Amino acid sequence: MATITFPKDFRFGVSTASYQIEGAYDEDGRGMSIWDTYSRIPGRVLNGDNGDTACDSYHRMDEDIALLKELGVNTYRFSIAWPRIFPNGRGEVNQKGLDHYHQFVDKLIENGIEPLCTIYHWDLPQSLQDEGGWKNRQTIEAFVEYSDLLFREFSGKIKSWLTINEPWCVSFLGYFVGEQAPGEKDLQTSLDVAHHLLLAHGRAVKRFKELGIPGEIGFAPNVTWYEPFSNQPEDVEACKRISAWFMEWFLDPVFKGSYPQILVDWFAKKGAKVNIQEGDMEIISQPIDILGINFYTGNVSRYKEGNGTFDCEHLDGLFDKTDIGFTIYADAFYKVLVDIKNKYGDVPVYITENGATYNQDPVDGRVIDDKRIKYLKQHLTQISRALASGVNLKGYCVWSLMDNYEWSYGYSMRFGLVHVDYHTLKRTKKDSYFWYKKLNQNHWFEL
Ligand code: JSK
Repeated sequence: MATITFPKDFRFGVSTASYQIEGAYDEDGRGMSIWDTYSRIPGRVLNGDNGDTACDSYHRMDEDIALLKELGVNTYRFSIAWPRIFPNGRGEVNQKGLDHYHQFVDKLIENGIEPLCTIYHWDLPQSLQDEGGWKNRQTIEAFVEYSDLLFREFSGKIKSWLTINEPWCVSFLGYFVGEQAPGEKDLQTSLDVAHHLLLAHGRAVKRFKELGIPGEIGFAPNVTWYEPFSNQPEDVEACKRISAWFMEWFLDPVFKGSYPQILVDWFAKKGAKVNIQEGDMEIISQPIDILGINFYTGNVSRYKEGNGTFDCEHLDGLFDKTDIGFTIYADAFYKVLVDIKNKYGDVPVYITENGATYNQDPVDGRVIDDKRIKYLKQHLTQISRALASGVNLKGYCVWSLMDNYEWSYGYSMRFGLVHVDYHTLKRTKKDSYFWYKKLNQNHWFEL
């Protein structure tokens, strides 16, 4: 039996996001977000589920903090709901929204848990969407106004910040694949949105530095590892394209100040291009202090003419899958982290999301989620390997503390260490919760 050990100062945490857990969608002056709107469009979300109540975490602060405290995590990654702070996206501030997060952050700190705050985790105020949302460059100004307020309000309390969660999902799932709010399907629009998100990120980082806020700031892209099935050039190229779509499209601009040429050329053949204005790339490539990485899956893929946008097919039958259908390829976690280090250097990395969907309900008050424990063990083993290879890893957060609203899958997909009964809102600690608690106590686990 092998023992996997982590450095004493390695941070362990769990992650959530506002719309996915809070509920209380019309309370204390909260404005509407694009997910309130999108989830009400028939056919967009499985079973017509929405986040009106979610896990009711807005009302269950003490209960949720007790779960974190017993779990023994020293880090909690959560997001602030923009429409609670600016119900109309900009302008008038909603003091009750600010008060809520002050109370929450104060309690985290009292309990010895460091807040790691995501500024934008997909709940754009609907009034900004009415003006074009992320298609409109003016939304960048609103995002800077919102970020600026948070920085000044929470200066000294929140020391770790992430500007934008998974810009790939926001731009490409939201505006090209059309599986996430606002559900449009246009390649050119998705490239415009991706560019505006990157600009919003860069502008917020710049403001953070100008204000001299103590702490660290970065963003949290989702990365997926695509490995060529053979070393034939067309397989290698197909994988380069699909990897560049998920990874380099966001990481190259931030770290190198340019978009990956292989995709710029590919998109040009499809009639789409990035609309870059003078000075944009300089803003986007502001130095960042931390990089958040969300990792779930990888694949072996090969060239297939006409398949999807990138002439690429995934041999996902080679892998086991979690209940959401993501392939399980733990070695890819190590590979992608080493790849990021080689391409972008030694920026401190937090794993801001990693976890597995297994949809089990309690039986006699217990959830025996061995498969989730196995997934976490496999992936944490790769984290330990990456640490040994010199990847500058600072911490790891499991997605998620508890089962929650999984976007277009509604409540059907359960990622939590804690089970939530959506009728009674009762929380039940799963076996994986107790396993992770032990890891937090020991900083090692037995494989
Ligand atoms: C989980 C990625 C943020 C947090 C969690 C979903 C995801 C995803 C979900 C890609 C994806 C779907 C599907 C279709 C078509 C490709 C959340 N992360 N989570 N992380 N990633 N088509 N190609 N041509 O809930 O809120 O793609 O992809």
